[in-house]
Amino acid sequence: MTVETPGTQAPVQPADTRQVIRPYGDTTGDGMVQMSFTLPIPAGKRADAAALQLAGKMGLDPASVVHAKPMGPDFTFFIVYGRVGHLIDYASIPVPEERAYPLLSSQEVNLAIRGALNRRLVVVGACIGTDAHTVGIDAILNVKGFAGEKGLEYYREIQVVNMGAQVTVEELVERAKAENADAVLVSQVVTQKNAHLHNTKQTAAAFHAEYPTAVAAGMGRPLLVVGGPRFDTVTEEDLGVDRIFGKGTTPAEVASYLVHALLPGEAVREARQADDDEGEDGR
Ligand code: B12
Repeated sequence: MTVETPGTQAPVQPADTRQVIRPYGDTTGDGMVQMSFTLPIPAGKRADAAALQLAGKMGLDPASVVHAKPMGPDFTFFIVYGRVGHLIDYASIPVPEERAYPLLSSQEVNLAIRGALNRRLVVVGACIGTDAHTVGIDAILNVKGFAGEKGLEYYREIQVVNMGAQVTVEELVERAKAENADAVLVSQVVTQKNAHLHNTKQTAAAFHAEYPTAVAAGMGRPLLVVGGPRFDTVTEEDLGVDRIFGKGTTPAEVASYLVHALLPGEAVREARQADDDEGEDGR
């Protein structure tokens, strides 16, 4: 039996606000993960043992090689399945910032541009350096678009110049000047030897040098936008650009950003109001 002294209370424990999670394979919380890697050794039992040792050093216990495939005579690709004991407190993971601008329909984008510029907004895009991965930039620019959305070419008030792949920084600067570009869109997919970071910084430096008296994007120089799947570790400041877009970006996000960054807020508000009133078709 617990005897309580009148007037005394057990100390109040702070509420546990943690949200502890762990990976899941077969049953919730079993800690199972799958990972893939390539080792520079010929396939075989010895290679499997090396893969298991690596998995063990990475904290997988137990681990098993579920797939091993030769990649030519001297390399082997592995998929390893195993348990990790690590926990994550999901509550401690900061919620990413919301998009700082509204996602607009193509009609709203067109109305905003027409209202504020009274001409088409010019966008010059390219995949620079030796990079030939054009699928990403085409997803944003081509009419065909991406994820069910039409690309920027579909927008009546946006003029798109798509320079394609393996464009040099010099060619890009020259074309942007010749077209009086409002925005320059650069794509970088290959990250070997950090080529994507190097090329982007070089591009930014070239544009800043070409427009030395520019006050800001849209005020003496084009807006500099870069995109690709592996820019997670860097910021706009690191690269000297105005905006980075990552994997899964859709054309509407880019179009909305362009008007947000280049046009007065009033033009966007008026376009949204007019669109609500008119309810016209998409273009
Ligand atoms: C298709 C493909 C190719 C095609 C490209 C065809 C083409 N015309 O684009 C071909 C076969 C030519 C190719 C060649 C090579 N490839 Co390749 N390729 C791929 C693959 C399978 C898919 C890429 C893709 O199209 N993704 C779909 C698009 C829609 O996604 P995305 O590019 O991320 O774009 C989105 C966003 O990132 C963003 N975005 C992208 N750019 C921009 C720009 C702006 C302005 C904005 C706003 C947004 C934005 O929006 C897009 C839509 O959401 C990837 C592997 C993979 N699964 O990702 C390898 C991959 C990219 N390739 C790779 C390699 C190594 C090569 C080669 C070097 C292989 C070789 N040894 O020859 C060559 C390089 C050629 C060259 N000079 O660049 C590696 C890169 C590794 C690394 N660390 O850099 C990958 C990751 C494969 C791998 N795992 O090894 N490849």
